[in-house]
Amino acid sequence: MKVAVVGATGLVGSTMLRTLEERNFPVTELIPVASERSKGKMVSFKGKEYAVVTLQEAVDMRPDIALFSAGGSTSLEWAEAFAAVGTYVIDNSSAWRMHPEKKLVVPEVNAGTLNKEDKVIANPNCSTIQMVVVLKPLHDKYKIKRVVVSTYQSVTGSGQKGVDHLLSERNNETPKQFYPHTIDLNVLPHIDVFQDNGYTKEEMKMIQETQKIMGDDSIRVSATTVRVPVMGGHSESVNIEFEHDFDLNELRALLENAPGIIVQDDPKNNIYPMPLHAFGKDEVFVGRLRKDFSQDKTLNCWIVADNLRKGAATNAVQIAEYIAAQKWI
Ligand code: A2P
Ligand code: 11C
Repeated sequence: MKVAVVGATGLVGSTMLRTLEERNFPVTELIPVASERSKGKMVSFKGKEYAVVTLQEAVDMRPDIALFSAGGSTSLEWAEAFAAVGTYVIDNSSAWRMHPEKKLVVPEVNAGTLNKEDKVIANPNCSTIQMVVVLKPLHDKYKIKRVVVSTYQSVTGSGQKGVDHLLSERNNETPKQFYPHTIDLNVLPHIDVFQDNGYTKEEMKMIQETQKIMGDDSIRVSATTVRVPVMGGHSESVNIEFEHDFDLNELRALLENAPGIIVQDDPKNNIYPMPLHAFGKDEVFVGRLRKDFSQDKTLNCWIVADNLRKGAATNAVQIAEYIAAQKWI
């Protein structure tokens, strides 16, 4: 398959290249794409070097699949141009996520809603993806009423600029300021821009995207999203209230058998998910499973995933794998 990666020089784009390699996606021709200033720059894929091309050059090459991670405005401007030449666009930006005619897909949850005509498919926000992978099997069995989530998000979620800010401070260099405050040895309760309702855009994404992916607007979600000086992945403390009561051992077994999840829940032996261990992995890790004894039918848990992997590149490649398996190309 002819595969374009738009944003191939960026953090998510380069992780997409590594994920395509590792998962052995059947790429017959790779088309790395970035901004005009990167034209001709070389990127490596499966031991070969490929020159970066421009968006228009990539459209003219009519790829079968284009994985986009070059910001929302690039997606808004170019996704339909690729779709018009028959390309399946899997877009990691927020540009198309809440569009009523575009599907927002996490394969473990709702790949079945896709059909051959869906040429522009949205990849959700990283913090939403890892949460819904865990919510889905629980909702099917116990029906979720309400979710309260607080996040601890890696600087890699901000792209290279976030990583550079943290490392410049840690290495005692002149800070490459990206966040509004010091990030090293600090915690910022602020991801993306504040809205008129007092929530940030990241928090509103977690609320709206969760309802859309789960296909259930009755699930109430409240979120506080926080940036921490961490590199390996996003962590989330999640409180889930169900319609039906649950047995904790049965619930744990349900998660152990659910797709894409690894349960790490042995607190006596200090075993629980951590971003340092999730780094570079495709799965979502869940632990600290316990009944909330302040309220009936309610679970507390801790969810961790590599935001560049399952939160972005892996999810996009899994959508591509689904399309390939349907033989739509
Ligand atoms: P470039 O390296 O040429 O700027 P990150 O999320 O790590 O900051 O990466 C952003 C990615 O999006 C990079 O690959 C960047 O390419 C790409 N990009 C940014 N703006 C554009 C644009 N207008 N057209 C195409 N690619 C873009
Ligand atoms: C962060 N979740 O950690 C963001 C990054 O809508 O895809 C991804 C933003 C998005 O800052």
